[in-house]
Parts: sequence; C-alpha cells; structure tokens
Amino acid sequence: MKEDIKLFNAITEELNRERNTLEMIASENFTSRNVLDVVGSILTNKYAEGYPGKRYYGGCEAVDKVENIAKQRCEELFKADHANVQPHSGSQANMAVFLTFLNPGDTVIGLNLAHGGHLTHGSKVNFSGQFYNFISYNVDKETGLVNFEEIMKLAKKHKPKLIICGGSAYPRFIEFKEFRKIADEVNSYLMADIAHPSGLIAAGEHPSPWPYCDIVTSTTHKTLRGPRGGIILLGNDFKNRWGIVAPKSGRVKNMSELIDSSVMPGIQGGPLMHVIAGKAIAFKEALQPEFKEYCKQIISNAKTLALTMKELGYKLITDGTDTHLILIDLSDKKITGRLAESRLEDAGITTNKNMIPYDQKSPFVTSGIRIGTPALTSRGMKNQEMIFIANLIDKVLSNIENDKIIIDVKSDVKELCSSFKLYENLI
Ligand code: DSN
Repeated sequence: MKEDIKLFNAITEELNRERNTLEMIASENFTSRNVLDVVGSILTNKYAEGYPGKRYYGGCEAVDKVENIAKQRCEELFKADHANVQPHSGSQANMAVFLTFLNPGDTVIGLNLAHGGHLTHGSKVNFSGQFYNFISYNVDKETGLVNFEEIMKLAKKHKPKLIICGGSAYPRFIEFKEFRKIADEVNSYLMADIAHPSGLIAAGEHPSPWPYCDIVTSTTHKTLRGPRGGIILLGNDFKNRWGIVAPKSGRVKNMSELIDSSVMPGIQGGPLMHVIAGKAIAFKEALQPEFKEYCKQIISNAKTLALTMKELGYKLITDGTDTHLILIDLSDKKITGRLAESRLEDAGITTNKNMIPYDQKSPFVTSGIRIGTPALTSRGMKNQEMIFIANLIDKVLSNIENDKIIIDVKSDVKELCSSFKLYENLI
C-alpha cells in the first residue's frame, strides 16, 4: 500500500482529520477496529448473487455462513420477522421497498426534505419523486414538530398506498403509533426509515417501530456504528395485518421472498460480502449491554449540547432533542449555514449546513446547521466535553470573521482530541 504514495497519503490525511477534529456530522460514526478489518478482508473477492443456499455462483459455502450470521443477528437485534442485509445503502433499501409495494405513479406520503425528510422520500431530483406520486407533509411552523392533523388531511385527500415516517434531520422521536392511526384510517402500508435512530432503537433508547410499522429500512453506519450499508426489516405483525395478500398483483410470493427478490434481482446484483460481514460484527456489538450504555450517553450528550447552545442564545428546531441530533436555526444570527459550516471546519469542528423548516435560503446556502453526538460519544466524550464544545461552537459563530479566534479554537479542539484517542494502532 505504501508504494501507492498518492493514495496512501490521502488516506493518512483522512485518518489524521478524523483523529484531530471534532466529528459532529449527525450521520457519521467511527466503527470498531473489527468492523474495519472485516470490511477490508478477502470477502470482497466473492461474487454471491442470490441468497444463502440459492446462489447463482459456485464456491458460496463460506459466504452463505457469513450472510446467515448477519441476517440472524439482525433479526435478533431488531426483533424482526425477516431481515435482508444486502442493500448497499439506505437509498437502495428504500428503493427495494418501493419496488415491493408500489407501481410507478402510485401515491406515497413522506416528510418534506426541507423539513427533515430524505432525498428518497420524494424529492423531485431523486428517483422517488420521479417514479412515484409523492405528497410531502411539513412540520408545524411554530413547534417544528410533525403535525398529525395535517398528515391525516393529506392522507384522506390523496389516499396513499404507502406512508413513510422518519427522516434525516428530525431531532425528536418518531411517533410510530400516531402514523399507524393514519395508515389504518386510509388502509395504507406504513414504512419507517430509521436510518438515523436505528442504533438507539436497537438499544431500546428510542421507541420501537413495532408493532405499528409494516416495513422498516435503515442504514448501518449512523447510530448503529457499523459499516456503510443498508438493511430492510419486516415486522412480525405484517401477516396479521395484511394476511398473505401480495402488495403487487400477480406476485404471489410471501412478503420476505418478495422483499428479497426486490433487492436482488430487482435493484442490485452481487452483494458486498465484506460489508455484510462488517454488518454482522456491528449487530453483535449492538447486542452487548455496553451498546445500551453507549446509546444512553449519545442522547445525554445531545441533550447537554442542546441545553448549552440554548443557554448561549441559539434557537433550536423543536427547542431541543430526544435523540442524537440537533438542528440549529441561525436565521436570527445573520449567519448562513454555509458560512457556519465552513468556519467551524476551519476551527476543526465538522458539521453540515442544513435547511431548516420553511427556510428562505437554498439547500446550498441554508439557514441552519445540523450537529450530532454519535461519533464524539464513540471517542468516549461525555457531558462535560459537550459543554466545552458548545462554547467552542459559539466562539466561532460569534466571531465568524476573526481568524485569530478561529485558530485559537482549532488549537483547543486539537488538545481535546488528543485526550480521546482514535484508532491508535492504525497505520
Ligand atoms: N446523507 C444522510 C445524512 O446525512 O443524514 C442521509 O442519507
């Protein structure tokens, strides 16, 4: 590897960045060394289109075991009737669910991207918004909370085939039960995209989507702290609620087979067996009692960060958080999200600019930043560090043009990072 000096240097640069800066992007995390090792293993060599015992290639005996281990651990962790561990990403997981439940042009209701939803929940620039008739629901202008009256009205008017709950920048618990009431009222399938809180859900620190949701998708690399990838989970109550009726006419397989065939051959070819092995490790790690403690600390850290930012005079969407993420409204500070992201990065604090609900600015500029605590908590940081970090963030944002202060903050950040070692024996 060291012979490929350009690439080696780029990877080393990234390792140093991860070690010496505060990673506060709410959707990022640091996997364990075991996950890293397995994702870099020889499993990347193997083609294994199909599923264990039913592959289109020879030599799959060992990788069949890997996938079965991952699937069983995933089902145990999330108490699911069936898990598909092959989606390459959360977007692929969502695409496979749409292929299972919908025909092109069918109506779906999902949270507006600008209000905390996700690209694949109907954005016009995404396949979801182009293939299906997505109707977006907004959060309440005053509270920033999902407005169930509005969703009920939209559902009665548009009679969706599928309702989606969950998103990428919603700081509060997803209220699965309330969504179920609406889905029942209009006889719609209910899907939860738990990409952000899945680790918290696995740890019992966020309400469970069961028994309310029919189908659940997630990524594996956010609060769940696994490798980059996706999963699909089928609820135990699906059969009770819907019987054996296949969602799309002419397809009479049971639901688990339908989901599997939507993933492969529906939208993907060969699974990434090295990543599936990494998922298996992450699921096992998440089944340990320490993971529950970790998730409790993620939330406690986020609440401390939120409270301190509020005390420092910042407005938070929904006035706080129940989870790992906080959305800061900078509109009254006369700073754009873009400038805040850039100056915080200069100071060694990595965040992302983010639209706030009813934002007047474009997605490239924005009026907000999103911050989160999963990665810092993985490094071992606790509430005391969160108070210190909130003050550093404020120092940057209150002195946005002052290079001297930004350099001082960068040095404080580096010192803090040096007390919370990351990937010590790597390279
Ligand atoms: N891009 C992810 C996030 O940052 O939340 C969602 O896919």
